[in-house]
Amino acid sequence: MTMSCANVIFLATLVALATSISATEYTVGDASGWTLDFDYQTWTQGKQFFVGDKLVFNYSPGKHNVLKVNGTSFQQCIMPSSNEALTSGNDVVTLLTPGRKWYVCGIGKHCELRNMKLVINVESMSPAPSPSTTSGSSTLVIPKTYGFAAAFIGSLLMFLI
Ligand SMILES: [Cu+2]
Repeated sequence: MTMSCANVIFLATLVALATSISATEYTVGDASGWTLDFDYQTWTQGKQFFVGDKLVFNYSPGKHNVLKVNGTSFQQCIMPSSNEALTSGNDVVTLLTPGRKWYVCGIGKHCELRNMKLVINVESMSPAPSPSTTSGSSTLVIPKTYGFAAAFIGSLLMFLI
């Protein structure tokens, strides 16, 4: 009874993990949101962006906006007039294609002077499942090995006592 219950919890966790891996929603800057003087370079560290994931830009409408630009515009903070800015204050950007993506704020000198610029590298979904499943299975093996070791030591202690 307890075993099956544990299995259900285990499976539910796996399903939850699998769905979170397949499409992740990233709130840019986390609780800080899309704001002045935030270190977005550090924020992207350790994150892997895949096609299908979403970026959420949270900010007070009117104070900032979100512009998707190219690498040159990103580096020099040049706003191409052809680009349409996102201005809702809760802008959700779905990452549709792999490659480098650049986002900046087009208000005032926020990009130039206040670090409102974000660059990410979006990876395609296809090569992702193989390493994630292998790492997944290896992380599953480790606790089992520890479990056996613990059981073995446990039984040894039983004999000793
Ligand atoms: Cu701004």
